[in-house]
Amino acid sequence: MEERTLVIIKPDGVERNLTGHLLKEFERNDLRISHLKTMQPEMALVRKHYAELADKPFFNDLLTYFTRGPVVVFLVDGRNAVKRVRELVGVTDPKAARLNTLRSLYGIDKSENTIHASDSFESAEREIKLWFKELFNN
Ligand code: YYY
Ligand code: MG
Repeated sequence: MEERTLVIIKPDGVERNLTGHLLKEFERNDLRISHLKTMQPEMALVRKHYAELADKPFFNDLLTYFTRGPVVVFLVDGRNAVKRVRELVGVTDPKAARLNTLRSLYGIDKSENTIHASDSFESAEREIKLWFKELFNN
């Protein structure tokens, strides 16, 4: 099924000048980047983005990390894009991520893991509305 998902290059990825390289990996895997922007995320937006993690012990550190510098936010289109992008990105902890996934290659640790990708079709819909408000009328 044709799907659209949300990906974010987190501050550690932008800081280490990995943006161009990471974007290329999506295109190389036959996924299409349809909208893209660099932005300094507001704390309030990141709080909403990670609302389901609000009671985790790492939540405050997560907010500090995610807002410490610019991020690159983009939409990725393709067949089964949600699942394919998660597979390309790898699991949360880079040490546990499959060989050659982006997190295994570039993630620093399970907190600073370089890339976010929506984990389901429903998450993608919610997150796209949060990060790309300008694409919707209301
Ligand atoms: O979807 P994914 O990013 O792979 O993991 P989540 O369980 O949704 O957690 C979001 C985000 O929180 C994760 O990418 C890093 C951070 N985090 C953390 O700092 N420490 C943990 N033990 C678990 C997650
Ligand atoms: Mg998640």
